Amino acid sequence: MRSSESVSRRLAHILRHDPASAGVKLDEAGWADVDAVLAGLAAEGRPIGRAELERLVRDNDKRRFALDGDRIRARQGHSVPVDLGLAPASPPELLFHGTVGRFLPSIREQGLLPGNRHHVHLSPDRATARTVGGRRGRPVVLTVLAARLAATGAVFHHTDNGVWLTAAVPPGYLREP
Ligand code: HQG
Repeated sequence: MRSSESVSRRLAHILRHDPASAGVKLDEAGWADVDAVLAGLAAEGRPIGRAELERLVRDNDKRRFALDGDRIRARQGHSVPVDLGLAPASPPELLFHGTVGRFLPSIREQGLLPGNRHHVHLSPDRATARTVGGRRGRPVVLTVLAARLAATGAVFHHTDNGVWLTAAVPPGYLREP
């Protein structure tokens, strides 16, 4: 793994799951002070400067981070309680979820649940979902009847890097390949 990739992963972990591990505090909307983050990374032997942080944010393959002046946050994926302030959005008719075969029995029974995260993450197209599922093994892409689920009152959000979020997807709104 390239070292910038390892810093990027560590940064995602700090900003989504464990700010205290780097001596960082998040505000209610998930923003951390850039200087505190840089100091935290330096203290654990990952000294990077502001310019390198900016490059890492800009080059991140999934645009995971938002940098706004002196503050930085993860765009989604948190397990710590934050309110990202995302407006509700109407989803397209279909969305997709990439997973692996070993989770299917439980998904058939319970639907998609958010696990540690705040939301279930859904992809706008099959190819993206395949990549997400592929992190865990041979990917299985489920189709989510998103518009139909939204019509029941389920709230969806669309992050500015293209991920769709919702609280849960009951089994009746899932189709297997
Ligand atoms: C599965 C990455 C059993 C679900 C990706 C998934 C994404 C169930 C796993 C983002 C289940 C949760 C999120 C149920 C769901 N029973 N298993 N009832 N319901 N699952 O990592 O969607 O690189 O929390 O299928 O690209 O894999 O971090 O969610 O396999 O966008 O930026 O439980 O994380 O982005 O795993 O990935 P995760 P995910 P980043």
